[in-house]
Amino acid sequence: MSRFMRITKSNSQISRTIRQIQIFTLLIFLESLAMNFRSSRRLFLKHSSLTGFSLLLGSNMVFASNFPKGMIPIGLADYSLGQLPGKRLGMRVLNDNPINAETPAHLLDDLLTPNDVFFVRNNGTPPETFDLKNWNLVIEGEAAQSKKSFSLEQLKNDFPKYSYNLTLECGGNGRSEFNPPAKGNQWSTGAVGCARWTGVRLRDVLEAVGIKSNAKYIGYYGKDTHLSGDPKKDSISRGVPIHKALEDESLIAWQMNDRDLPVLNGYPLRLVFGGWPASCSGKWLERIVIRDRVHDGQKMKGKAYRVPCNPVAPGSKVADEDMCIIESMPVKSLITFPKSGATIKLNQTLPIRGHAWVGDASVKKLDYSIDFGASWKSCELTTPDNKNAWQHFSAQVKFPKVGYYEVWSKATDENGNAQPMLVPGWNPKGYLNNACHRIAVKVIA
Ligand SMILES: Nc1nc2c(c(=O)[nH]1)N[C@H]1C(S)=C(S)[C@@H](COP(=O)(O)O)O[C@H]1N2
Ligand SMILES: [Mo]
Repeated sequence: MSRFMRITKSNSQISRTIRQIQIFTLLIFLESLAMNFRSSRRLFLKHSSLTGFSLLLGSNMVFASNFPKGMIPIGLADYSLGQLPGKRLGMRVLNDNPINAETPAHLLDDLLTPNDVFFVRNNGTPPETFDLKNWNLVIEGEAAQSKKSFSLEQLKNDFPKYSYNLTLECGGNGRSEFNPPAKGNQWSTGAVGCARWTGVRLRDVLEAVGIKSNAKYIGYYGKDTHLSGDPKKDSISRGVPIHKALEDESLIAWQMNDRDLPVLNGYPLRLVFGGWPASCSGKWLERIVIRDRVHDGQKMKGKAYRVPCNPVAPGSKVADEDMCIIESMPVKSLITFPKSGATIKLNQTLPIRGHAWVGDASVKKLDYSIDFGASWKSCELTTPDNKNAWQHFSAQVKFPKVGYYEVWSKATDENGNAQPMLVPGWNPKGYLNNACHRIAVKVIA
């Protein structure tokens, strides 16, 4: 090593050659690995840029200029085997094109969801380069009084900063249980998380631009691209009514749990609207439009993120005009400890815990059942840290005799709405399944 360093000092030309040889050897090795992966499994990133890789690897790629385009760094090798960049092994990858991954319930046990287990729901291809100096957020639209552009620095320096714990849940969480089945990512229970988001209030930024009195909605545009690669198409462009946009907790955020947003969760900038379908919370945020009508961007129309305005029989065909946009999410809960399948002894008490949440309201009580819903007992339940933050529950559970049990959790919100025990309201795209969460427990002698 020291010899190498001396060479580096005395003759940079030689050292460069040595490094190139070393890297070349490594590359042959990498290429053979990559070929193995390719034959067994499609690679997630086909044309990732070097900047992107550095971010994903969590540190600078020192010899980035030597690294061939199209190759996957070995630091990301597990990625092809089921681990996503910036995410922990154990995430359940549902799709690699676009990348979609959910969090098993037992990995959601923390009070706030760590960045490396926060679910990922992409509709298109995430951006590959991040030119932070030239990353601007443009605000415009029919109902904007002007058009303004803000650099990341301006957003960070010119507006007061706020942090809130906000729950994001994909509207399609729980889709896998609908019958007849709905097309799309087959989320079980893990397209949800609650993190501490830091940024500026969307309201403050919109007001700096000027909001006309006829403003009705905001819409977002992100830097990700449509899967087809067609630059004229957006992967998704949704939004919220102006009243939700102007709430204190509606953020333009650049931090998640006091760190930069993970690349897959919208680095460097995203919207966060807690308690509403997470599809409203635009990632890789570049542009916001203040609309004088309901935003009509990609995935605002037809069946996307909409449910029948009135309940329909399972399997029904529903006309687009009878579909309504999902807003505040229904009450729900998740048992995050123990992991489903736990075994305990009959004379032991089982501690259980988890989280409960609901859109624009708070959860009032949490009950659990060990007899498939025949009887219920209540859990301890915390109050939310702020609006749209999830709440935590816990209980000590005793079982009457040996055997197989399920522990079910049922949350009830302040308006008296409770989680159903069966999958609720069938709808064409399988949204809003807030059925009770269940874990298996075996009690032995
Ligand atoms: N630009 C952009 N924003 C987006 C999406 C996307 O594909 N592109 N997906 C939306 C959907 S459908 C969901 S559920 C959330 C998921 O956020 P997460 O990946 O950070 O968990 O992001 C939303 N924002
Ligand atoms: Mo979503």
